[in-house]
Amino acid sequence: MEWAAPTFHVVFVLGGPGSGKGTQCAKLVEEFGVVHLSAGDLLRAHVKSGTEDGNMVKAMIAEGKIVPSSVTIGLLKKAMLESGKTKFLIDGFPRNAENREAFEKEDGIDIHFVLFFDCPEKVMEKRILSRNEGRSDDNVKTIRKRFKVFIDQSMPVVNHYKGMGKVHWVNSNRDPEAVYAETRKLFENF
Ligand code: UP5
Ligand code: MG
Repeated sequence: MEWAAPTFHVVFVLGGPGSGKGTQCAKLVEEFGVVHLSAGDLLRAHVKSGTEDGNMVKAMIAEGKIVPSSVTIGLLKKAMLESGKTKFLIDGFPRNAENREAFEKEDGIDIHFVLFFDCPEKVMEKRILSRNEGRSDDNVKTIRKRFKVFIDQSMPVVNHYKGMGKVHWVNSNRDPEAVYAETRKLFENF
């Protein structure tokens, strides 16, 4: 029987809010030419569409809630196809079991590994509060909700892949260059 090889290769980049996912992905893009897709950035752009769907996403982000996979996967697939490329860093997704199970049902995608950035909440909170990018969720009240959702819903995703031996754990409570020196080594064969 003939079967098609996966078309897309992805690395999931996970870690708590403010753990440094976006910062490290930008460095990987520069060195390895991979495509960085931040699910959060795609959702924030979608909010600007002003559609009913966009308004639902806006309200969910402001509360730190996880948007249903039907929306997020739609945005990710569109960006993947439009890029014309085959290797992706998917940053901040999947965030719960529903996201993960739906993504795994998609054909032609090889989940290469999961990169997990580990950082204490106190450090992440301080980073987020000094970011000043005007994000609706960068306030103490929503940050605390994001931390809780991360522990309750996103860590089980990380643990699922850990059980499969797919997680590379990186301590991101160091300066960005030190984090990157370790991170980049994982991409030499990607
Ligand atoms: N910084 C970074 N690294 C540093 C270091 N090593 N030392 C010192 N400072 C460092 O970094 C955050 C800040 O810290 C920056 O100012 C940076 O300079 C500095 P960043 O790289 O932006 O961290 P990141 O992990 O990307 O933080 P972010 O806030 O983006 O993480 P979240 O996971 O909270 O945000 P995301 O955009 O992924 O999601 C936002 C919301 O969207 C979610 O809460 C949810 O409501 C929704 N969402 C979904 O519903 N579904 C999805 O699939 C994705 C998102
Ligand atoms: Mg980010």
